[in-house]
Amino acid sequence: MALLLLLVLLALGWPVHGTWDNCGTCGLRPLASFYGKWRVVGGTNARPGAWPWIVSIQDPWTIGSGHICGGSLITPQWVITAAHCFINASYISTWRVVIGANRLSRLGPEVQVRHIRQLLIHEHYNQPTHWNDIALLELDQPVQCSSYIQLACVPDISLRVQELKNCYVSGWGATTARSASVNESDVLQEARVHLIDTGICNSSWWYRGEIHHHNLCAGYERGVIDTCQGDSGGPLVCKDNYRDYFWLVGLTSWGRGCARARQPGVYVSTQHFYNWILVQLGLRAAGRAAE
Ligand code: 4AZ
Repeated sequence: MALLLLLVLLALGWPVHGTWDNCGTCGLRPLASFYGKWRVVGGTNARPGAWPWIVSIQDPWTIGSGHICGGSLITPQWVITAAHCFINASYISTWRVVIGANRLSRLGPEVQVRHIRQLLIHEHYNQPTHWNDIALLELDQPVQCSSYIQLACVPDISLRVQELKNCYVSGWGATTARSASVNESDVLQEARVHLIDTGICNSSWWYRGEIHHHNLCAGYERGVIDTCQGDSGGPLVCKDNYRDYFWLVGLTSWGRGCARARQPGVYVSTQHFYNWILVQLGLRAAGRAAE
């Protein structure tokens, strides 16, 4: 009888894990199947709900929408993003986190807006080298998941990321490499990118040893399609090779310019920070493995 009740509650989407959220499995794109084949610099407009974990982090004192950086929802109350988004930040308690959005100038009823309760910047973040460019934001209230709002899956070290073939970036950042700061996109952009071997990415003619083993390079040797200013902190996701969900493998971090040949986007590899994330979220005691 108890089992039956549990099954009925589960079917109704009732919370049974004590977290009182309705988010369930991470990495799913409930609306993407309606869009058929889905098709940033060189990207295309994403459809509403196409990347349901992406958030826009906004400073209301900045012109336009106030968009500063992207981020990804990893629990109903925590967003993962880049540390460098907060370098010159002030009055972070007035910033907004916009979840479930597509067009920033016209937020529909599917959008949820939160404020930042807590900002955790990696203790070894180093601005000149871009090392450990990772931060977590605790929202003032959890979000309700929906077709437009889902959690991203952070892989642990066992996922063989370099074997993943279908990878995408998304963001509201600049859509041309020039005059980046005045050219942020109103509609969320998406683009398919290839993961580039870090050895190649670190070679002469490319980044000449600047790529840390906690980074991923993604894009194209010829350039043209890339993330850019304003995409920082946002997701690099890859479809699992066997199942229909996506892994959040990277966070947009830096690059030399945008969309240049042999200067692809550089991403923080989330799997290297899996333990650090668990410790910050209070899900694991700090130990020797914490980075
Ligand atoms: C930036 O300034 C930035 N081409 C983000 C991504 C890339 C370059 C710069 C990658 O936030």
